[in-house]
Amino acid sequence: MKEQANGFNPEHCRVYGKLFGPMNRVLVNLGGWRRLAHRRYLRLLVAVAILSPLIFYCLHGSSILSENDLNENQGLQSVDVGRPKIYESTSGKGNDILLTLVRNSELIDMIDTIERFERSFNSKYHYQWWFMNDEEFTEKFKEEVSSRVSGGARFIKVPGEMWTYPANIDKEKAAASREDYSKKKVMYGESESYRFMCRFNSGLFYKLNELRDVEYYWRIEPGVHFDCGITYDVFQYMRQNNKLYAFNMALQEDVRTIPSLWNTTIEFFKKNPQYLADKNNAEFVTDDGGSSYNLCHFWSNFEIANLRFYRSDAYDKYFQYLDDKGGFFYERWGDAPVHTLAASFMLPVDSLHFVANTGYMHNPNQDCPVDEEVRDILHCDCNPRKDFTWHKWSCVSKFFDVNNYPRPTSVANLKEYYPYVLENT
Ligand SMILES: Nc1nc2c(ncn2[C@@H]2O[C@H](COP(=O)(O)OP(=O)(O)O)[C@@H](O)[C@H]2O)c(=O)[nH]1
Ligand SMILES: *[C@@H]1O[C@H](CO)[C@@H](O)[C@H](O)[C@H]1NC(C)=O
Ligand SMILES: [Mg+2]
Repeated sequence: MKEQANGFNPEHCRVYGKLFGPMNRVLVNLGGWRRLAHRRYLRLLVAVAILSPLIFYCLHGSSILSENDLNENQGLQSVDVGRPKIYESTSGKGNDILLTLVRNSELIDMIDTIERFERSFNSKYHYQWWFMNDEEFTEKFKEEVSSRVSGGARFIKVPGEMWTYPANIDKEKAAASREDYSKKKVMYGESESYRFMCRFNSGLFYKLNELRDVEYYWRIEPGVHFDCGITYDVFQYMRQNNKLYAFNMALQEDVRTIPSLWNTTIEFFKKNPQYLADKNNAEFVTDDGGSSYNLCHFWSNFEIANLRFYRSDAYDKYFQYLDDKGGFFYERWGDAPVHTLAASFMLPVDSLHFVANTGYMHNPNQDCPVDEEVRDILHCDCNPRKDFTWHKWSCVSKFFDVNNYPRPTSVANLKEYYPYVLENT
């Protein structure tokens, strides 16, 4: 445990915030943490007397991001640390992009996705769309794509060092593991490139030089489509409401791909409890008070996030910790559970945003509003019997249940609780 030093440090604020915050919920019952908290409590009684003027400031300024994170964010105007709106950028939509990792061989799917997405969203807002590839894009790919993107396209070659093994990995052990996974018929179990991709999406893409001024990004994969009109500017909504992470579908991971991810994550937070958010989303990922992972994860093929989250000390240390354990290669850790566990533990739950009723489709799962009136208003072209979002195997209901949120499934609820969805219909 880090000793508490004199003077102000945002890190300490988080600890105070956790113990004194009226919203405090200790969601994950870990004996060690409890004892730690008790000892700290005694020390705090003394500290409070001395530091009481700071407590108010701390409670209002508590966040997972430190001043350093902000200063490192070149290109973005630095904002006043200590204000609740520290995530709000003054730089506007110029820092928000659509982002796709794609192979040249996926051009046909890519074109289909671009054409549909321009119809349902981007022809209204004209965000730039950037494409990343571990190989050089072909001229044909660049031409076909550029001519279809309304906000301008950019093509980025992922440097080799971001698409390979880190130094600590024993390649023979990794190869043996892939062999084993292949025999067990785990999806992508045999694939080396899939693991590079998962590691890249987990901890590297936001470090690309080209992305240094990007604030919000929306991940879109070739082949996906949105079968409803997206009627509000999701980036602007997130920006104005201090949302840091948005998802739509959520489901359970194949446990064979992540046998040790949960324990590794718990280990990390035991060593770094200062990175736990006060009112977090931990209940979404565990059904037994933290003993085990319920495997629920945001399906990260759709994802909108403020990259300041990934660039924060908290996330960066977490990724480094995971990378050192080698699970991206000795197991087959996906970026979806990694992002989900980080967002669920490190972010205040009210900075998460569920993007409802988009008709999102990524094989084999479809979102399709179950209410006919909702489908009509949003001009959906999908089959509600195929809806996975509210299916019993989906984890979305759990997110709404553990957080006591009203569901965005009827027009009445949309009007009352989520009026922005109907604003431009
Ligand atoms: N450039 C490149 N992109 C890849 C590679 N493997 C996967 N991707 C991209 O990474 C994303 C996830 O891969 P995908 O095959 O869709 O995995 P799934 O969604 O888990 O079935 C998609 O955007 C793919 O286009 C690769 O080897 N090279
Ligand atoms: C994870 O930790 C729990 C509790 O310490 C233990 O019972 C379990 O066997 C561990 N699982 C793995 C896969 O290491
Ligand atoms: Mg995919």
